[in-house]
Parts: sequence; structure tokens; C-alpha cells
Amino acid sequence: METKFEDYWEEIRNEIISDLPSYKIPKEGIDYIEKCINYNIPGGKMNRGKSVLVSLQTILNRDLTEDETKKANILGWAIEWLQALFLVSDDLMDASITRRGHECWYRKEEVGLIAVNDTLILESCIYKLLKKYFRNEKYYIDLVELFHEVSYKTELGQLIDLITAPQNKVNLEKFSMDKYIWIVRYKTAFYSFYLPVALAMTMAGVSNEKSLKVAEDVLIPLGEYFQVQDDYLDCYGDPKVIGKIGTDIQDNKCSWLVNQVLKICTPEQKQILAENYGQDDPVKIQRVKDLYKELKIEELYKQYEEESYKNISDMISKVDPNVINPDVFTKFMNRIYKRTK
Ligand code: GPP
Ligand code: MG
Ligand code: MG
Ligand code: MG
Repeated sequence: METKFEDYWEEIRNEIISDLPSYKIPKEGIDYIEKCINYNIPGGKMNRGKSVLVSLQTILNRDLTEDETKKANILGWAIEWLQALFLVSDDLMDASITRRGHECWYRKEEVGLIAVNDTLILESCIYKLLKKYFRNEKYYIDLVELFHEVSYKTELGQLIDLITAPQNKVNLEKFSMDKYIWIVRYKTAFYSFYLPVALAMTMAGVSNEKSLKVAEDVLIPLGEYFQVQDDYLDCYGDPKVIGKIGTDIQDNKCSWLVNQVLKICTPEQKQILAENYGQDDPVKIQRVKDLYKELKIEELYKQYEEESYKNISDMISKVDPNVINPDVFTKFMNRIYKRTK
């Protein structure tokens, strides 16, 4: 039977846990870390993780060996690990309530601000895994550098996301579509879209400055589209389906929806927005949602979705197959097009 992505989880978790006694860490530390890992790493859609293997298969265009399959899936899990630590800290910073259908980790009584240190531990685990499985590969340092560089970009994106949305200080002049695009490319697109493919290209031995740039030029707009969907779902998604409760309006976020309002609203409507956005008050949140409705923002989103699909398909059709098999991108796009979670 074929080994699935999920089947590597036990081994990877044990790799981290079984190494802890070598630090002579008290037993309660091991228990805590095990709980933290079990709570935060599995349970997502695992799109990012699974796409390393798919990308590698598509790039090499042949059956993979058992070792290649395993290595691609380990890299996939390393991305899931990165995603988990970003989400733990993002939820703390966004004051979110639930994630993947459960209470956010930082909200658990025994966790609280310890979650900050937990994200650092989770980050260190990534490099332990890379070392364990890849240190004898000639591309080992490239993998490490990719994780470092993409993490840095994500953190820069998160920084601008946060300082554009100061708590209880609504200033609509801080928002713009240009800034929005920069934020989402950095906070989401690099780690969610570019990283899985860049890792697969590195493993396949086809990564160089030119080919990575070709991948980036398609994957970053794709990631941008993905974050627009995330912003849409924050307001219109079903919490039971998306596993989280939206907070963008009360968090004063420079989201796609609010930027659309700013593009088309009258001065009176802008005033209403200024008075109701960015406040944790259900009546005010509803007033913002009513404004979205008056301005038919949902319809603009549907249009955007169609246009985006066309634009990205167009970009993919221009990719030189001698540089990278364009199916890598098509597969990725089809996995997220019109997603509801
Ligand atoms: C998505 O933002 C971006 C991230 C989860 C990256 C966080 C980066 C860090 C360096 C912590 P979001 O807040 O819209 O995501 P969600 O809707 O899932 O909370
Ligand atoms: Mg956030
Ligand atoms: Mg968030
Ligand atoms: Mg969001």
C-alpha cells in the first residue's frame, strides 16, 4: 500500500520527542512539548505539506523512489511545522478565538503567554528535522536558507499587517490596495506557495536563480489570490467549515474587503466605516457588514475570483516547460480555486 503524507507524522513526532531526554529536560517538559505538538501541528488542510511531493513528482515526471517520497514528505511536514508556529503566534497577535475547530492554543489555561516560547521551540524543531534527514545531502544548506529567508519575509509581512491595524486607532488613510498586496505577498504567499515548490525544485536539482524566479512570478500572485480568499472567508465563511471565527473587522485589518469599500464608497459611507471599523462591538461589526452588503462587496469578490483565475492561468501558459513543468502551478491553483475552507 502506498504511504500517505499523514503516515509520516508518527515518525517525525517521535524524532522530536525521543530526542528530548538527551537534554535531561524534566518529564513535565516532555509532556508539555508533546501536547503542544499534538495540538498544533496536525489537523490542518495540509495543502502546503502535501504539495511538496506532488511538485517533485511533476518536476521529475517519473515514479519516485521510496527515499525521495519520504524526503519530500518530511519537507512537507517541515512546512506544516512552520505554518503551525506562525498560526500559534498569529492567533495570539490577532486575538483569535478558535483555530481548526478548537480553542486557540494561547487561550488554554495552562498556556497563555508561554505560547510565545512554544513558537520558538516549534521553530527550532524544523531545523532539527532538516538536520536529521538532510544533513548529508549536498542541497542541505539550500533547504536551511530557504526556510530562513521565507520565514523572514513572512515575519516582515506580519509586521506590516499588524502596524497597519493598530488596536482601537482606526485610520483608514493607512490602508491602500498597494500596501494590501505587499502585505499578503509577504505574510502568506512566500511560505504557503513559493516555499513548497522551491523545496521540491531544490530536491530535484533544478533550482537556480532563473528557475526560482519563474516559480516565484507565478506562485506569489497565486498566494495573493489565496489570501484574498482568506479575507473573504473571514467575513463570509462558515466558522464550522473554516474552523476559525473571523476577527478582521474588529481587529482593524487592512483586508481585501475594506480596501474594496474604500475604492468605491461615498464620503458618507467612509464616515460610517470610520465610526464602526476596528472595534470589538457586535453592533459596529454588523454595521460594517451591512455596508459591505450595500456596496455589493461579495459580488466584487466573485468577479475578482474569476479574473484572478484567468490571469494566473495566462501566466502559467507562458511558463517555459524547459525551465519547469507548468503543471506544478496548475495543480496548485486547482487545489484552491473557489475554496470554501
Ligand atoms: C495569515 O494572516 C498570515 C499568517 C498566518 C502568517 C503569520 C505570520 C507570522 C510571522 C506570525 P491571517 O491573520 O489572515 O490568518 P488567519 O485568518 O488564519 O488568522
Ligand atoms: Mg494575522
Ligand atoms: Mg489571524
Ligand atoms: Mg485571515
